[in-house]
Amino acid sequence: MAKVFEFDRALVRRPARTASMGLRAVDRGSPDVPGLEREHAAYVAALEAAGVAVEVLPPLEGFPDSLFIEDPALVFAEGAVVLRPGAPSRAGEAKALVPDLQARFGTVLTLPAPGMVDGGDVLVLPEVVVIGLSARTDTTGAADLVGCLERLGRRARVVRPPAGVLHLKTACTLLDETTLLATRPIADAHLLSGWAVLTVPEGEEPAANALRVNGHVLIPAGFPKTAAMLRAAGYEVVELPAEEVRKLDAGLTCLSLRWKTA
Ligand code: CIR
Repeated sequence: MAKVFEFDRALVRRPARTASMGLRAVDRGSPDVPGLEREHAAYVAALEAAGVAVEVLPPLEGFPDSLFIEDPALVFAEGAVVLRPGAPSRAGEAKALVPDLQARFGTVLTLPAPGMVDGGDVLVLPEVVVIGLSARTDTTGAADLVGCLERLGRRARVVRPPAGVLHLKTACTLLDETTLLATRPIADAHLLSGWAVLTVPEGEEPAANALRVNGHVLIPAGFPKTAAMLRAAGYEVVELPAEEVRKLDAGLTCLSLRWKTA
C-alpha cells in the first residue's frame, strides 16, 4: 500500500493571463503574471524531480484563480470527487475540470448542491481524511463530502480550525506518516490528537503550507528558520519561489492535484 505522500501523477493548470485578478483577502499588490508563470514552472520541475509525471492543463482565462487546481477537486487512486468551491467566482472551475477527471479516473463522484467545499480544506492523512470548516467549506458540504469519501472507501472527519486562515492546509500540512507541520494557533488547537506537530517559527506562518512529495518536502522560499528546522529533523527540503502566488493567498499544495496510480 502506497504511503499517503507517495505520488506518481499530478495535474496542474497553467496560470491564466487574468490571474492577476485572482481573489485575495488583503491586497499585497497584484501578482506579476510572468512571475506566476516562473513560479509555476519551478513547481512543475520540483514535482518531476520528486518522481511525479506532471500533466499541464491549459489556462482558463475566465477563471483567474484556476491555477489553484487543488480547490475544485479531490483525487485518489480509487477515484475523484468534483467539489463545489465556496467562492462564487470559482464555481465554474469544477465543471471545467470534469472531462479531465473523467479521462483519468474510473470513478468520478460529484459533491451534491448546495454544500461547498474547497480542496484546500481537505487534509489527507493515512487513516482518515480531515475536512476543515472555513469561509469556503460549510457544514453541509463537509457532511456530503464525508459521504462521498465513504463511497471511495475512505474514513473522514470534520474539524473546525481556529479562524484567521483561508484554508485548513494554509496552516497545517503533512510531513510524514506521524508528523504534521502547523502554525502555532493550529498546533495549540489540538485538532488532531495523536500526531506529532512541528510548529513553524513565529513570523514564518506561510511556510506551514508545505507539500510532502515522495522523498521531498517542498516549502516556499524565504522562510529560513522553517527550512533549517525541517532539515535538522531529517527532511529533504526543496525551497520554491512562491511570492507571487502568496499575493493571491495561495501556497504550494493548491497548485496541483496528486495521486498514486494503483
Ligand atoms: C482564492 O482565494 O481562492 C485564491 N486566490 C487562492 C486559493 C488558494 N488555495 C488554497 O490554498 N488551497
